[in-house]
Amino acid sequence: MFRSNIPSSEIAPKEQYLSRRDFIKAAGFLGAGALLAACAPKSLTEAAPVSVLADVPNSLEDITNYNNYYEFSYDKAAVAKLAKDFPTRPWSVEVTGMINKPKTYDIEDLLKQFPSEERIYRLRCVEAWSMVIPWMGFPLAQLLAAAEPTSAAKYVRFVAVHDPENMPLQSSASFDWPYQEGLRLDEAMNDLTLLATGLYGEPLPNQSGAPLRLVVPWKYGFKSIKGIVKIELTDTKPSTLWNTASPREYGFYSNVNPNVSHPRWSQASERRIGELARRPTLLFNGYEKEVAHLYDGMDLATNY
Ligand SMILES: Nc1nc2c(c(=O)[nH]1)N[C@H]1C(S)=C(S)[C@@H](COP(=O)(O)O)O[C@H]1N2
Ligand SMILES: [Mo]
Repeated sequence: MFRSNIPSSEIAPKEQYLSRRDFIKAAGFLGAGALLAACAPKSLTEAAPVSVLADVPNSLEDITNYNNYYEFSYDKAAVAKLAKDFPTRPWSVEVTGMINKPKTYDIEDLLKQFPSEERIYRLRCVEAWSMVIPWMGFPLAQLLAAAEPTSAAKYVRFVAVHDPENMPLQSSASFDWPYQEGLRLDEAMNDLTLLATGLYGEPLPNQSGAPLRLVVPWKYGFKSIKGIVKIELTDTKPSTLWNTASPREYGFYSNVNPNVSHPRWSQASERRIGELARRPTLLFNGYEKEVAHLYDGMDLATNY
């Protein structure tokens, strides 16, 4: 079931799926701008709701063959093949730290206890490309509620799997493995924040972070940690792989923000995979209504 505070524009029932190529063909256009409702002819806007015009899900092919998963490869097109035989069973997820109910879940029990629903989200990578992905998953808030955070808990720390035998690049010293991420507790409790278990109605492919990954759609993609084995409630800000690697480039918050450039490139626009023209990047990746209040009174240029 969808939560009521998800705007209807973020939701499209399965019947509305249309491959991007079919859609462009049907629309008789080639440019990305043509997909915006404002530019479409009247008959087209009547035929399809604005959400479909503005945010057509990327194809399964694109979503599963253009991946960032540095444990396997730095080459986005190579991840799928290298991750193909990565063992994701048995798998357990430890929920620990400042909570009343610590628990180590077997992944099958976790999937049963927290049924997945579909959420179609934009994913904006810090490298200035984006996709639209129909995830399956459940709000992280459900798992945290079951864990009962104590009043001292302020942050959530996520740790990914460490398996150098099966993850070729974890043997290299380039990064401080395992991959780690963190959220403030209120960010983690926001209804948009998802623990993803699948996409396009099927279990997560390995390259997408099987069996469990985070999805935080208003933040740059690297916050959405794959291959989660541990979730820990803390009272101190967790250190993260990217912040440790390059603190000036990757802050703790990493909210999508067209007004704050990465030190080496602009974040003002992005390339939606499958489109020719660039799109303007939206503050909080377009989820401003849902999450801007989390940052009231904060300077987003210093808290990048
Ligand atoms: N464990 C782990 N999680 C990760 C990454 C990674 O290298 N390792 N890359 C991140 C980055 S930079 C992005 S953009 C997204 C990409 O997710 P996708 O390949 O499913 O689109 O995953 C994020 N999660
Ligand atoms: Mo990314």
